[in-house]
Amino acid sequence: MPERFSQSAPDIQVSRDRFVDAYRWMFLARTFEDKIGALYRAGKVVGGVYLGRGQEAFSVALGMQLDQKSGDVFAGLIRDQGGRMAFGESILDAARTYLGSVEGPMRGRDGNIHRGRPAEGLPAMISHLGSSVSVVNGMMIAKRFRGKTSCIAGVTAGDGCTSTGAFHEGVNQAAVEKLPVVIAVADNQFAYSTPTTSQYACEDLVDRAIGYGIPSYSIDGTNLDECLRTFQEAAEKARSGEGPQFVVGKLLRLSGHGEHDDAKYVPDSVRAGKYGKDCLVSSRAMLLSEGYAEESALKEIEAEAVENVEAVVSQSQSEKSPSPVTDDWSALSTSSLVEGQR
Ligand SMILES: Cc1ncc(C[n+]2csc(CCOP(=O)(O)OP(=O)(O)O)c2C)c(N)n1
Repeated sequence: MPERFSQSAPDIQVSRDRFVDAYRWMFLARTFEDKIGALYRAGKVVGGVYLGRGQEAFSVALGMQLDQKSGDVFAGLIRDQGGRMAFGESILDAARTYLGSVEGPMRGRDGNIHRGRPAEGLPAMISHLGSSVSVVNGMMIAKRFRGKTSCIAGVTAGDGCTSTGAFHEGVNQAAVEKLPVVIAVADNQFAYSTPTTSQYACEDLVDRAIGYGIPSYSIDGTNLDECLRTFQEAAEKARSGEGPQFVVGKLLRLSGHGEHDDAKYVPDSVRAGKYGKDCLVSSRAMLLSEGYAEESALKEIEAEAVENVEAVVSQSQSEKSPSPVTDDWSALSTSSLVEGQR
């Protein structure tokens, strides 16, 4: 097999600041999601809650390579709270959407994760099953038409998502058009309760990249160091015109599919396996053992995250829900979000 089709994490340097930043986003995402999960169980979230527990290193490492202010795009899915925030999404947007505040980007209509600000590089999620790839392709083709060729996009998928026609069509189009897209596949071993043995027959999902004709990486998605090195290189390649980059991260979702699901179908042997470890815990230990941060600095980051989460939740809870009588219930997808007016 030609080497360019399948690589492990590249041997490049990531600065110490990047590790600390990554941990900051990972911890903030975990703290926020733990809070939203608790609010869901208390009946305070009327929609669904789907968390990215265990996938933060992989998601954050991608979000951190993208520059929202310069026009990059991040199309995250239900496990990408960390990546969205690392990209630049406001945590208040997330809290307002879950808690039904009329001030949020979806004006209190979602109560779930389908939020976005397309004009700011955050397309709202349509479905978890592959439709965002072609949306992102369209966004990048539009940028190309306008001469904005330095922008890139990150788009995420789960292992189950890679089995859909929408995903295949989207990745194939990105490959043919040589679009500057980093496709991050979080192979978390289950698509809802379907194990990967019933999901794909190839040895590793990275093998699919051969068929698309695009370069790829297969990494340990629980290892922050591997994630940062890989996404840094993949993003640089996409930005320098080398076309789509396919990154598969092996990990385990450390929650149910959604908070309604107790994930009893995940065997203990899988939880105890190589990819069952909690990336937040192992990243913290790595930061300390490598001397990237002192215990006191990490405690400060953690205290700030808790304060931040409490503040946005209490603000969102104090705001009004949309009025069934006086609110404008027309579609949200058009002028106010796409054309950038709030
Ligand atoms: C057409 C369609 N079928 C089923 C679903 C329900 N559904 C949503 S996500 C999902 C599983 C996705 O698995 P995967 O892509 O591995 O992502 P993960 O949830 O593991 O992150 C299913 C079955 C759906 N949203 N749309």
